[in-house]
Formats: sequence, structure tokens, C-alpha cells
Amino acid sequence: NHHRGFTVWFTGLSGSGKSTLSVALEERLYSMGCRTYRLDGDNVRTGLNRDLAFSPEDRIENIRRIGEVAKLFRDAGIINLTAFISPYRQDRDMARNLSERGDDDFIEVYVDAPLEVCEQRDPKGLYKKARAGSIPNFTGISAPYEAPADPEIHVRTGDTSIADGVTQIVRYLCTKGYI
Ligand code: GGZ
Repeated sequence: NHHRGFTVWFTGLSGSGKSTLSVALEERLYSMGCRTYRLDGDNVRTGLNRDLAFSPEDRIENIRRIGEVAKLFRDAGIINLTAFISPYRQDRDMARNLSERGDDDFIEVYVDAPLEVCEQRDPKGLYKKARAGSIPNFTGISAPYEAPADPEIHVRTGDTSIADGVTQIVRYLCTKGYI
């Protein structure tokens, strides 16, 4: 499979399914012979960005660095999947605009589950803590999330399975000639 480097940028609330969807997409792309690399909190916030927390300033810097790293992967010809809340529209647009091909190699995926659903799932118990006031600046509770106005792909994970979400993304990538 010949492809150039591009970024699939997942954005959505904590618990919306960004990581799960990006892992499943990576598996599917791998099986198709694509070269991929996935960035998420587990490999970025513990290393490159371990100096950053969750204030607005730190989130802006978090996304700025991730945007730059995504650009490096694009330059290397690798399909780069990023799974961060990336709550601010302006920062996502900044990451998008680092791309020399403009919109052509930056695909924004809005991983959209209602807050009630994310809070119900609460896999790490973070919403419960945020409601109790022990985690400040928690996205959706005490910090904003600005939903994308015009994402390339909108996956409604509240009522779509992960497999169907992956299929939706792969169809888009095939139709548009990315893979
Ligand atoms: C939101 C937080 C917070 C606060 C810790 N607000 O569900 P998770 O646990 O595994 O994913 C969330 C992750 C968010 O990090 P990002 O780098 O994606 O955020 S951003 O793009 O806004 O910079 C959550 C955990 O970190 N977490 N504190 N206050 N999520």
C-alpha cells in the first residue's frame, strides 16, 4: 500500500472513545500494509510533555507540541494518529495549519459521545472525582470543550460501535484516495 504521510487527528471528551478508536484504526491500517504511528497521553504526556498539566496554557502548549510532532511524522511519510482531547478549536486549527498541503493531509475526526455517556462510562473514575471537586479544570465539567464546527469525519460513539467507527474512517480514507 503506497500512501503519503498524513494525520488523523481525533478530538473529543475524556471517555468518548478516542484512544480505543485510534488503536482499532491503527490495527486496520496495519493489516492493509500502511505505516502508522499513534500518539496519545500514554506516550506523550509521560515523556515529551511531562512538564505540562491541564491549565489552559498547558493544554495549548500540549497541543502545539503534538501538532509539531505530527508534522514530523507526515514529513517522514507515516500515517500519524493523534488521540488528545484538544479542547480548543484555535489550537486544532493551528495544528492543521502547520500542514504544507493545508487540509489535504490533516483529517479531523470528531469523536462525539454526549457528556452523559462519557460520564456514565467513566472508566478511570475521573468524572466522579471532577464532580466531587478533586480534579480542577476537568473538560466538560469545569473546563470547556469546543466541538469542531466542520470536521472531516464525525463519529457518534454514543450509538456507533468501535468497529463501525473504524469502517466509517477507512471508507473516508479510501474514497478520498489517502490509502
Ligand atoms: C481532562 C484530564 C484532566 C483534566 C487528567 N481534564 O480519559 P483519560 O484521562 O485517559 O484522558 C484524559 C487525559 C487528557 O489529556 P489530553 O492530553 O488529551 O488533554 S488536552 O488535549 O486537553 O491537553 C484524562 C486525563 O488526561 N486528565 N486531568 N483536568 N482530562
